[in-house]
Amino acid sequence: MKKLPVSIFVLAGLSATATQAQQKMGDEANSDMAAKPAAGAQANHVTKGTVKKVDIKAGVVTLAHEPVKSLGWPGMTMGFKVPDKALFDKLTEGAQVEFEFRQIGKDYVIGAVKSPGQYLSRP
Ligand SMILES: [Cu+2]
Repeated sequence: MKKLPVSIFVLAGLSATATQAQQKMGDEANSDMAAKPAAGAQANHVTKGTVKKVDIKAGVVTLAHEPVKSLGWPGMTMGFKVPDKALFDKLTEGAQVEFEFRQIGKDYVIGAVKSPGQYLSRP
């Protein structure tokens, strides 16, 4: 009977490790920072916001975003890094977007953007 809880614990540990390994592999550009073992640092967060300012050269967008439950954040206006320049097609001033980001070191980095309006107008 004592073996059961132990094996469950081992399985949970293995799957967490596999998830972290996958996230690191998908993030090679930031691999040195992503290697930091800080808890929650590699989690993806999702929220909505309005684009206030865009600086494509610097790869930065300023968003007035809604609260982010997974970080305990209230709504606020702040800058996010955007390594993928193609995302600036959707990050235009005044656009209302839903986006996914993660914390990498001291930066908040946007990994994906979708326009909610895009989906609302579909039948
Ligand atoms: Cu914020």
